Amino acid sequence: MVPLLEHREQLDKEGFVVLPECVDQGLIEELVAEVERIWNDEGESAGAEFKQEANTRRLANLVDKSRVFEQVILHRYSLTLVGHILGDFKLSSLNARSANPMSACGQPLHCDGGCLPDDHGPKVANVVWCLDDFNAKNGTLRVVPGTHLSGHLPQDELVDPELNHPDQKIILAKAGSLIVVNAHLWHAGTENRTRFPRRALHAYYCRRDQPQQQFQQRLLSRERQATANDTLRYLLALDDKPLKDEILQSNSVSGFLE
Ligand SMILES: O=C(O)CCC(=O)C(=O)O
Repeated sequence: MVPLLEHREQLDKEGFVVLPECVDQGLIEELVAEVERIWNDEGESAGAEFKQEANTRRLANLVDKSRVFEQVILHRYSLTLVGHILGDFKLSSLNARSANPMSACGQPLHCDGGCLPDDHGPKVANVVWCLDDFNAKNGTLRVVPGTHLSGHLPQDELVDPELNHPDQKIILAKAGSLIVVNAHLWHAGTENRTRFPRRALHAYYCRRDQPQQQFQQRLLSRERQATANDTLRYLLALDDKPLKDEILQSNSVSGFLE
């Protein structure tokens, strides 16, 4: 599948593109039911395989937890756009984040993984699945278009990355939309000032020569690995020689969470 020219151009120039309401409502309902079930099952430990974050609920290692998430990480058109950003790539992690109602869950501007592109280009891309509407009041994303090309991290350039940036754009998207992001773009979740949670999945991909944030060969159960077909095995890098940082788990880093 070839990405539309307008999407390629927006990704190259601005560093993100919104695909409005492109996911079936039925699948969104299934995903919401599944993340709520897992939050309920995991309680206090939810998200602990990666990072927990104040004023949010998070989940990590989702490919291991339900087969419904295969439809997320394998979504064809988003993979085409991720391929446009990264070239050859693999899944880095699949996490969920819910911005708690009426809470100070706003984030500092950050680049995912806290890293910059190298001589081979971008290392990371994120596809944010909107499980709820993203609006100006409920904790949507803010992005600073073009900053994926700046060669700088926001924490090194800004007096306070928590503050609004003069060039930032607030993303508005309905539930069922996907936000494809070159993850070197300066971006952040904003405060939720409504009475409802704002839930999302983060399908995070890395260039194939980069370490996964969550090393799938170790995190996926033996049964789960045994049932994965060839396409899934390739995306999860289940048959690749592990990279040193994957063995050492030294790439379990966020752009801003300790
Ligand atoms: O609001 C979101 O779900 C995205 C937040 C984000 O950028 C992150 O957690 O790294």
